[in-house]
Amino acid sequence: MTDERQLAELTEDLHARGVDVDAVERSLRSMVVELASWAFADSGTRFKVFAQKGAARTVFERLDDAACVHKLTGITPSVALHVLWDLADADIDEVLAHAEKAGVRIGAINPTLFERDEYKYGSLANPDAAVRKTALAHVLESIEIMRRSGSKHLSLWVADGTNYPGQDDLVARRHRLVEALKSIHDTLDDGMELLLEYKFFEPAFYSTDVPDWGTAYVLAKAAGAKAKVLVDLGHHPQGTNVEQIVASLIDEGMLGGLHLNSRKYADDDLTTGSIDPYELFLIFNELVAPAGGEALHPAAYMIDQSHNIKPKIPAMIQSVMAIQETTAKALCVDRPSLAEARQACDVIAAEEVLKQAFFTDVRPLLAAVRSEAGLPANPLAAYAESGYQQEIERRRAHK
Ligand code: LRH
Ligand code: MN
Repeated sequence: MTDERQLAELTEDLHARGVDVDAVERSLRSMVVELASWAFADSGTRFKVFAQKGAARTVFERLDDAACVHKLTGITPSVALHVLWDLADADIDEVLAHAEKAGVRIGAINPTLFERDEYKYGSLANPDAAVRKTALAHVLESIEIMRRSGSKHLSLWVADGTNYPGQDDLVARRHRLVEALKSIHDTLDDGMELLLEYKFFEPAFYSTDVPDWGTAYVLAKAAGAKAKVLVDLGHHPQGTNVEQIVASLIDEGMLGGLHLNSRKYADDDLTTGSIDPYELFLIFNELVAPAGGEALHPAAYMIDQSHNIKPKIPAMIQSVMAIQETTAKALCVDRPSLAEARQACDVIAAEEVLKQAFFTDVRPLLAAVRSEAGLPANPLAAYAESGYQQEIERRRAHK
């Protein structure tokens, strides 16, 4: 069946379901997803880092690869930086100039509060005031970088915690964090936002100072109005209803952003949509519901992954496409029928409405939206044909 035929059939079917296809297309055209610079670098586990031919070695090469993904997908115009990973041996002005030349801009700035030896017992929550001072200074430097890059989001993950019962006073650690977050918040300029990311464990294995959404919510509220919560999909205990957390944070006006990835067990940082596409769909269903199912809730959407064995750039393109497809499916939910079934407590009918959208093949619609924008209908196939992979393997051969 021709693409046109497929598209016509899909559009007809969606219209029959009362879905406003123009609104769906508008949302798909206007969505943006930020890329993590570190997802383009060689990464692995404590057991092995499998170096990849052509993998980006510098922040400049990571920006080039991100720009390649943006050229092919059209929806990834910005790149998040991790300060000590990206700016340790590069000046922000050089990085800004290179980003502009490559066709991307610098997005969220992530202070790196886990690489220094001093952070053995924590950074902002460390019992030692001198270490806390060092950590706070690094975060304030990160805000200075935001002023130079014009970034809106300070994306803060505090790896702090303890490894053994009794190691530290858990309430005292909390007070240190509240104090630090307050001064960080009060240093932000208008228009800037602090995104506080939580994670239930690792690298700490007994207590983590920002372990869950509730703690992040309370700490963000205590810090001030510019502070919101960031949900990383891989940072929850098994069995957590992540879509309910997302729905609650939106309802509270406290969802600042999401780190998108997949996981089977722990913080696996696998490609988005690879392990549980239905859970991802249910999360995006909650992200479009507040706008009557017609648009994604305004928040910072970022891909936070590490590609240990998959070729990094195709893995990133695959993730962007999975996010587009999942968003399109969520926008194709027959909202009136869902409301009706819920009102009637018709559990099966309500679930079937969601499943109908989840099992809808939205790819013809995405291909059409991309083509209309002058983008390749299938970015993954276009990357394979682009020769970029061979070019970087050749150019970056001299490791
Ligand atoms: C922590 C995390 C955080 C980043 C890091 C690279 O696991 O998700 O967002 O700082 O990964
Ligand atoms: Mn993350």
